[in-house]
Amino acid sequence: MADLAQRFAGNPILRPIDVKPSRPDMAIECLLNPGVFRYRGRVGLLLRVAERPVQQEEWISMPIADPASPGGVRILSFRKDDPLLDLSDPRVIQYDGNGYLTTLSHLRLAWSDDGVHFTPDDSPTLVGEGELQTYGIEDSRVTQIGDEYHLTYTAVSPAGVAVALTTTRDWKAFEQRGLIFPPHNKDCALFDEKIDGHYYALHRPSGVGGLGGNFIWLAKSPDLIHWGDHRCLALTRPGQWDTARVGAGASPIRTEKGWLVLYHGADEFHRYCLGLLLLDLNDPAKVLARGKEEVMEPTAPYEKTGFFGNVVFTNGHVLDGDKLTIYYGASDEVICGATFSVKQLLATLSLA
Ligand code: MAN
Repeated sequence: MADLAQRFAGNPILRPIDVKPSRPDMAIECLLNPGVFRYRGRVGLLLRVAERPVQQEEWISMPIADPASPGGVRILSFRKDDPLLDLSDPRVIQYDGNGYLTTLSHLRLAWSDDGVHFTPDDSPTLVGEGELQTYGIEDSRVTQIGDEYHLTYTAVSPAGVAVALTTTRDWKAFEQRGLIFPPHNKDCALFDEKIDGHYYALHRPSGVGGLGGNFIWLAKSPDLIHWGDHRCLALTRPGQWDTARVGAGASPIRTEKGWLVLYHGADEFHRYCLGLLLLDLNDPAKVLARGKEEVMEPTAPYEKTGFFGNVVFTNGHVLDGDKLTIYYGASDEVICGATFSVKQLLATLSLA
């Protein structure tokens, strides 16, 4: 396969060490999967910052958001040799039949004048709030419609993994609008314009119990809050690079051929690559084409090794004419950038 991404020479552009922990007793383990937008001539990243307490030998400790605890965080610890503990996945542990995330994520702004050098804010922008976000908030997608920015992101709690919506105009005051897709759902990308008077979103509900899977769906809404007319657009493909899960990247890109969707796909070994879908401009429920092959795969050392290696994952980009600049999480640990030519991406798709 041809990897069409031109990676930034300075990758990674942000590493955990470049960001201040939210408290002195916390360490930042990973920076991941930023939402991306333009505001007043600058490029903004809304980083996912994943923290956990500075670890003590023989113990694994993880934070849980809890307004009743000092500093709003409760620490849970397990002895590493406890036979009830399963540590096989660095992202999520199992203990006695319950799942816990090893890190707690919040969202943090970072700003740049040139799109390459970013300065992160010193404190969190948005943190998990309420019972449905006690395990944190993750992987925002930022969509500008008019002068409003709509943030869709993953809200995690023992009740499950769901999609929350928050709106801002100035990146200072935020209006929380609640969960728009209940568990299990993530990877929600809003279209940045209405089609035939309606808002549209791509999202990724997960099927359980033998039927369904991790597929990309489309939904329609009059107001961004109430969603219906659900359609399933893209399944996983047995034996291919996207055999285990697929999920939309950032907002679909309007092109003369259709809405271009950069999506992530993973195989059974959790190797995450990027691929393409093309949707009809007037009826995005119509899939015009789907790329057979990946357009980007983990090849650079920082994409192959890290907190969770072999991952390139994007949920944010900016567009300048033909140049698409994506920002992406590599190995679930560092933030990187790369560019694509939209023309070149479209040329890989054979239209029916
Ligand atoms: C998966 C991974 C983790 C994430 C959880 C909850 O396990 O994507 O990084 O924290 O889901 O969303």
